Amino acid sequence: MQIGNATGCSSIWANSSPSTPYTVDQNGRGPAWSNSLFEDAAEFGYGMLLGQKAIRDELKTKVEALIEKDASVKEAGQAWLDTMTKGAENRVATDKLLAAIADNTTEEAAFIKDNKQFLAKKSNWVFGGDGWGYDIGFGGLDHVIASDKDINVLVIDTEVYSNTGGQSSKATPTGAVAQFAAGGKETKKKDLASIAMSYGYVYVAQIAMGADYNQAVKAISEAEAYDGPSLIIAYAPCINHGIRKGMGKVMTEEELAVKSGYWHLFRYNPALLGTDKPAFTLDSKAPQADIYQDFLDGEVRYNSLKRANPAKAERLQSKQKEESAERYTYLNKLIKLYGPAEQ
Ligand SMILES: Cc1ncc(C[n+]2csc(CCOP(=O)(O)OP(=O)(O)O)c2C)c(N)n1
Repeated sequence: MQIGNATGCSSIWANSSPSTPYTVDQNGRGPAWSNSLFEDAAEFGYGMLLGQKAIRDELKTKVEALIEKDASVKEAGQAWLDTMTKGAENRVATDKLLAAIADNTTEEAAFIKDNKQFLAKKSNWVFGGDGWGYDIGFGGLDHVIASDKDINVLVIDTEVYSNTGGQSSKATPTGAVAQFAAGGKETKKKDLASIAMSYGYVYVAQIAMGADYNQAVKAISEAEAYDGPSLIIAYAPCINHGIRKGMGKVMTEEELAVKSGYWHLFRYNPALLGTDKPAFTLDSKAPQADIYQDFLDGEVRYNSLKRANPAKAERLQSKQKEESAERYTYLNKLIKLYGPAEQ
C-alpha cells in the first residue's frame, strides 16, 4: 500500500514520533506513507502512483521479453502479467515469478530482481480531511478522480478543519457553530459524493464505521478492487463537535448520526453498471426523524446556538433537517437510476 496523506489530524496521528498506527506484517511488508503539503495530497498521491506505474510498465516489457527467451519462466511470467492490476492475486504471482527467476542470469531477470519492490500491485491511497478534500485541495482531488487511474481517496469528514482548531469548511452543515461561523453556518453542506458520482466512472461511498462496520469494510474493499478512481467519504466525529457524552462515545455518536438521518451510508460501484446487480446501494435504513433533534442537542456545535439564540437555532436546524431529508429522497432516486440492468 502507498499513502499520500494531506496535513491534518490524519497525518498527525499517522506520524507523530514516537508512535504510529502503521506497521509491517509477518513478512515485513507494510504501507509506504508520506505526508504531502496540506493543499496537494491528491496530486502528491497521484505522483506516487505514476512513478510506480512507469517502473511497472518497464517491468512488464521485461517479463514479456523474458518469457519469449526462456520457456522455463513462461508460466510464472504469464501469471504475473495476467494479474498485474489485481491486488488480491498479484502478490502470489509475484512471489512465484521471483522464485522462478532466482537463478536466472539474463539482463531482464536482473532488472526484475533489482526492482522487485515494485513488482507486486500496490494499493494506492490519498488520505485527508474535509478542509483539504472539500475546500483547499478540491481542485487536485477533482483532477485525480477524473483520471481513469486506479487510485483511491479517503476523505475523513469531521465537518471542520480539525487540526487547526475547528474552522468551518464546505463540509460544515447548516446551523453548525464553527470558527468563521460563530453564529451558525448559513449554507448547506457541499455534496462531494454527488460531484464525484457525476463522472459515472468513479467508485463513491459514504461510510461511518460506528454505524455499520461491515459496510465500511465492504466499501473500502470494493474501492480497492475497483480498477479506476475511488472516493470514500468517512463520517468522523471530532473533539470540536463537543460531543456531550464524551469522546469515548464517538462510535455510538456515528450510529446516532446515521439512524437519525444526519448522515447516509451508500455505495456506488460503476463496475456493476449493466450487470444484474445494482450499481448503487443505499445501505442506511430509513431515518428516524424523531431522534434527529436528540443528535443535534447532544453536540455543543449545535446546542450552543440553541442556548445563545434559540430563534436562529430553530431556523437553521429546521433548514438542516429539510436538507438531510431531501438528500435521503435524492439517494432513493438513485436506487432506481442505477438499478440492475433489465434482463
Ligand atoms: C498551505 C497551508 N495552509 C495551512 C496550513 C495549516 N493547516 C494544517 S492542517 C490544516 C487543516 C486541516 O483540516 P482538514 O483538512 O479538515 O483535516 P483534519 O485536521 O480535519 O483531519 C491547516 C489549515 C498548512 N499546513 N498549509
